[in-house]
Parts: sequence; C-alpha cells; structure tokens
Amino acid sequence: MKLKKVLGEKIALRIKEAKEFRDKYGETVVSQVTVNQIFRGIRGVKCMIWEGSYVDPQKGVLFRGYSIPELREKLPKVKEEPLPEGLLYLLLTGELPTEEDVKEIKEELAKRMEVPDYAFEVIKTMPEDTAPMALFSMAILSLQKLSRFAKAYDEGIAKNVYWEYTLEDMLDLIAKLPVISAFIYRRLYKDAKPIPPDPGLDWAANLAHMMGYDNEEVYELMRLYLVLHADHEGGNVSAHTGHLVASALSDVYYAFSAAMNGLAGPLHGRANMGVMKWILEMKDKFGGIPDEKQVEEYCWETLNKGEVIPGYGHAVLRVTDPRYTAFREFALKYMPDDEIFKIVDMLFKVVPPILKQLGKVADPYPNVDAHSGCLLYHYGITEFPFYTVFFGISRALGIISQLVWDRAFGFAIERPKSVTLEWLKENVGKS
Ligand code: HAX
Repeated sequence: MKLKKVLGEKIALRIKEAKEFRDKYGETVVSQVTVNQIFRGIRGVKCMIWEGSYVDPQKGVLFRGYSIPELREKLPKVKEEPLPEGLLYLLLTGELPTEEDVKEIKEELAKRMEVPDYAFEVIKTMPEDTAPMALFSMAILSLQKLSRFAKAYDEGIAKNVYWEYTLEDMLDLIAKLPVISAFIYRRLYKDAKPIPPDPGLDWAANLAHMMGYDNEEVYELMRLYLVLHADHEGGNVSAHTGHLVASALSDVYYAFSAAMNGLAGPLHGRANMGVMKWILEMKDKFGGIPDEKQVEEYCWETLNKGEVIPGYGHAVLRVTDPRYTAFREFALKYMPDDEIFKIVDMLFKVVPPILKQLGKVADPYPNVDAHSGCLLYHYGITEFPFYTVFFGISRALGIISQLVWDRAFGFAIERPKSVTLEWLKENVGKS
C-alpha cells in the first residue's frame, strides 16, 4: 500500500520533529486553567495534539491547513463534490492526494466491506424503537474481535509498529461503516432487506446506494456530507472520547464505538435531528411556511421555555460555520425552492440578532447542524433520528486517522487530575 509507505515516512519525520521540540520546550507552560474553566467544560484549555484539523474561530475548520472551500476545489472528485477517500488521505498524511491515491483507498475499502453476520444479528436482536446511534455503536463494538491491533498486542509487538495495526483496523472499520449503517436504516425504516454494496461505487455513493437512494444528486450530497463532518479538531466530545479511550491502548473498535456514544448527545451530533424536529414543529404550528415575524415569535417561545435554538452557537467558532455555507451553496444549486430550505434560510436572517440580544451567547451564528438535515429531507431521507449516524460515519475519518497518529506518537494513557470543591476552597480560596 502506497498510503502506508507515505505515512511511515511522515511519521518518522514528525516523531523526530516532536522530540526536538520537546527537548527544547518540554517544561514550558502552554495553558492555565481557571476555576470557571473547571466548571465550564475545560473550555479552551490547550492540552492535546490533534494533527488532522484545527478550528480557527474566524475561519472555521481547517483540515491539515486547508479550508472547506479549498478542499471542495482541490480534492479529487467524481463530479463536483470532493471524495471522502481523498480527505482521508489528506488527514492521515498531511498531503493532498492524487487521483491514484484516492483509487488506492477506494480499492482498499472495497476489499474490506464485508460485515460478519453476527453484527447484523446484534442489530436485529434489538427492539425496533432502539435509537439508531445506539445500534450503530453496538454494531461497531460487536466487530471488536476483528481488531488486528488487539490480536497482535496479545501476541506481543513492538511499540513502534502499533500504528501499522491501527491503520489496518482503521481501514477495516471505515469500510464497514456504510454497510452497517445502511442495514440499520433499512431495518428501522424500510423493508429490512439489505441492498448489497456496489464495489464500483465510491464509499459515500455506496452508502446512498445501500440505503436505497440511487440518484446522482444524493451521491453528490453524501460525498459532501461525509467530507464536511469528518473532523473538528480534538476537543469536541466525540473526538476527545475516542482519543481518551484509545489512550488506554483500547483498539479502534472500542474507541470509536465510545466516541459515537458522545456524538449521540443533543448538544453534539444529535443537534441536526433537533433542528429538523424543531423546524417541522414550527411549520405545523403555523400551518405551512411561516413569515419572518412568526419565525421570530417561535424563536422567542423556544428561548422563553429555557431551551436553546438548535443549530446555532458553537464552543469555538465565532462566525457562520463554513460547513453551513457549503451546504447552503448546495441547496441554492439543487433545491432553491424547497420549503424547509426556505425556513432554514429565514432562520439564518432572524436568529443571530435574537441571540445577540440575549447577551450571553458567544457565537450567535449557525453551525453545520442548522443546515445538514434539510438537504437529506429534500431527497426523501426524512427519518431524522438517523441523521446523526451520517455524522458518525463521516467523523470516523477524522477520529480514527488521529488514533493512528496517537499510536505513532506513543501518547501516554490520559490521566488529568480531578479535585473536590473542598480542595479548591482550601487551595485556591486562600491564595
Ligand atoms: N440558543 C440559546 N442559548 C444558547 C445557544 C443557543 N443556540 N447557544 C449558547 N447559548 C447559551 C448557553 O446555553 C449558555 O447559557 P447559560 O450560561 O445560561 O448556560 C450561554 O449561551 C453561553 O454559552 P456559549 O459559551 O455561547 O456556548 P457553549 O460553548 O457553552 O455551548 C453549544 C456551545 C454548541 C453547546 C451551544 O451553543 C448550544 O447549545 N447550541 C445549540 C445546540 C447545537 O446546535 N449543538 C451543535 C453544535 C455543533 C456540534 O458540536 N455538532 O456536533
């Protein structure tokens, strides 16, 4: 595999670079923690290496330094939207892929798509009203016995080859995610008959195909969707969870399944479902597309109930999320007259001034979740509890490629220090 060779060279260089840096600055302070940060999600404390992406409050996410518009332009494509296979190459190696590199990853994934029956049995055994994300996480965990890293570790391997087995696990698992997700989708919402993958299709288009959506526009949407959600640096709940669990040398299956449990939360990946539910309730309330005044009234009603406006705000961003903008461009091109898109667009105008008026919201602008759902809904994928699964499939690219780097860097098991309120009172209150 050329990918493995290139990555091996990059890793050797990067480890040397990191060592030299640590030799020089190892004891230098990077971040301090205030009492408020301890109580508010350790927000902003710099304490982790995450190579694939960085979120700039003003520019949004940068994947290995490339912005979303740059990626849409520079990554290899089938039609107009970038291929996630190319992004995976970039996330792992830091280099833009050639068409050949993408072809190699596409072929590797196609070879590894087969899912053992027991994973499907796990899904089938569960009640049909089980949350799709719970099924997704369980199915991933059920595959753990496939881990090549876990097997090799038990047999005894040197630390400097951990990353090679993690890379194999990564490709194995990423290849299978569309297959198990489509199986969950068809079991919960369609006739429960699985549609076999088409090895000629790319990873994203195959997902749409196996779900039952054979339409070039849906293929394009999936490519864009799976690229845009792939990574958002390391501190968000799912990424950090994956990194934390893997720091115990738990393999990719354990770590990514755990990450998905975090993604399922309403303040994280479930927000895309929350947005659609909220918009459809608004539409019902006003008996069709509301006007701007009604949208405003609905927003205040939500806020006065003590709820958040879903899809707005962000822990790091301070501008409209460029992923939102990319989806907006897609909607303007393919579905400018869609009713839900019109409401989404109205919210874009109405919500930021309202959130600014509240005075406490750090980022009054839309995040990716404010837009993603309406595109899926337009193509008939109306089962919005499933939307977080799409997010999860995509996030595998960012989280698991970092786990390969975690193993390459040989990071230690994570163990921050917790304290009691009494400790704080005694040690901080007295100073
Ligand atoms: N509506 C109403 N109030 C909001 C708000 C919103 N959309 N966003 C933030 N606030 C409130 C917070 O609840 C907080 O209020 P309290 O002090 O009373 O608790 C205050 O503004 C300050 O919060 P913040 O510093 O601006 O935001 P946080 O970093 O704490 O939280 C969140 C970031 C994304 C969790 C938050 O903006 C939110 O709840 N947004 C709505 C849900 C959402 O869209 N989540 C998806 C985010 C993207 C993502 O991770 N996707 O996976």
